[in-house]
Amino acid sequence: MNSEPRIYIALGTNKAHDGLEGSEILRAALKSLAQKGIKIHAASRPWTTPAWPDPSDPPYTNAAARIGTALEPRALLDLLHAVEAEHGRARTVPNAPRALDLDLIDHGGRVEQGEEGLIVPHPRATGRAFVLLPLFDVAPDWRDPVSGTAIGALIDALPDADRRAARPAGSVLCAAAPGLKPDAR
Ligand code: PH2
Ligand code: MG
Ligand code: MG
Repeated sequence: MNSEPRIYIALGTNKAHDGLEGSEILRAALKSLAQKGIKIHAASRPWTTPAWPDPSDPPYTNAAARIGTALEPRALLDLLHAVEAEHGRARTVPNAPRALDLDLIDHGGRVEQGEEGLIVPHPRATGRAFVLLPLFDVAPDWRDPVSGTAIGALIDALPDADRRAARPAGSVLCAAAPGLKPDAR
């Protein structure tokens, strides 16, 4: 029996830290998650995307991953925040450039508004090219748990300019990350 929920996270960085930048930081973050017992089932290509809402901020490298864990959403979010901190994330003003952002996008299709800012699915995922395009790499059959809308339709509904401005920037992070064992999907 396979009862493990399908859990998706989004990764982003637009600031160097500790001699690493871009996809190097995202790979290091996946490795840290794996070292903490999170299974990395699949990771997307890194994508270069203009910073939202202010495109004069440095561009982001974004990615998405399907992970496996028995942790509930709150405990998983705490772990994501710990890994952000490990990789130089300082919490300042909203949308400030950050060395690492790890967002919980979907936890097994659960729709919940929990304590202390925990909302699943991530409330701003469905309108953002920088979340949807990497997510499509790992979950082309994904549907928004709230509306049931397929990810392909969500991508089609994005402004053309957002879709065109996001570019794949390399090969999948997971295969390139030492110590990570992607399973067959
Ligand atoms: N994350 C933000 C704010 N703006 N822009 C892009 N392109 N990618 C992001 O991941 C991103 C952003 C807040 O977390
Ligand atoms: Mg974010
Ligand atoms: Mg975040």
